[in-house]
Amino acid sequence: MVDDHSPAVSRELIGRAAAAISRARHVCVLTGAGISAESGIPTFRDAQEGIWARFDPLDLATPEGFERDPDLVWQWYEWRRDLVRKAEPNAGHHALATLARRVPRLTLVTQNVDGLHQRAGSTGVIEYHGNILRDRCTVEQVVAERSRDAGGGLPRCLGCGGLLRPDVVWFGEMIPRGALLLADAAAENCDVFLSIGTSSLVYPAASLGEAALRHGATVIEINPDSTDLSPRAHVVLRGPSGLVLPAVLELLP
Ligand code: BV8
Repeated sequence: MVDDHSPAVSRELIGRAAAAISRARHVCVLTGAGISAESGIPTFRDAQEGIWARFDPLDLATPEGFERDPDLVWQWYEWRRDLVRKAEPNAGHHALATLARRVPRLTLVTQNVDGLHQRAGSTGVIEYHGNILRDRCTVEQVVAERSRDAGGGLPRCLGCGGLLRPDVVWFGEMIPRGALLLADAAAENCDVFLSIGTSSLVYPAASLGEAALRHGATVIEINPDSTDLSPRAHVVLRGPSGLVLPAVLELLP
């Protein structure tokens, strides 16, 4: 339970969020790196640890970065894949999987590429930026199996031998059309929009909260820090999602 004395996450605010959610016909949730922070996966704005402290994700997570040095980019992704494989979903991920069974309709859009929502039991997850654990063939532009005989070199497609890349959306790349359309429709149709663990800085994902506001949804933000969305949110729960989300569920009728 949330400590009633914590100034930023009062029981009254948790109650207001729970009341709005309990009245909702359709809840749209957008999650960012913050919901996986309590699973030990560094957020994009955390200083990258160790070797990666001197590289900028905005440089590595781009087609130009991959073109320039595919080996370095693959090292970075293999390091992150290892983190993701060792991580477990936390109470925030599990709370969202439970929430989907407590409301008439829930659409979960994630900017995260770690697959932790699915491992917590969420279904129909819209992976707005792809999934780090899948490989994509740069020639056929499809998710592909990895050839076993690439030796120590760069991973190659089992089907055509083409260079593989992680199946994620890099900066400067389009969001997959299906994800874009489904997320836009949910943001425009929902009664409650839950923005969880995102700095609301990366577009077009950050435009979903704006669309929800324009269409009259109640916007609730869960984040220990303030973001660009905070001033326009109807309810701001200033705390970690692993603590706040279970507290909101506890107060649902
Ligand atoms: C595109 C996959 C069209 C790769 C990622 C306006 C319109 C359109 C585009 C742009 C625009 N302005 C700028 C752009 C370009 C760009 C962009 O947004 N740049 C930013 C830096 C300004 N956008 C794009 O390029 C997108 N494509 O628009 O296509 C196009 C095409 C060509 C030319 C122009 C336009 C593609 C963006 C996708 C990039 N790929 N990920 C990979 O992971 O390797 S983005 C990556 O960074 C993540 O997926 C995530 O989306 C983002 C990080 O954001 P957050 O998730 O919010 O994480 P962050 O660390 O920032 O914040 C964490 C938050 O959690 C913090 O607030 C913290 O306080 C909080 N927190 C911490 N602990 C907790 C917590 N919260 C709760 N509980 C806790 N315990």
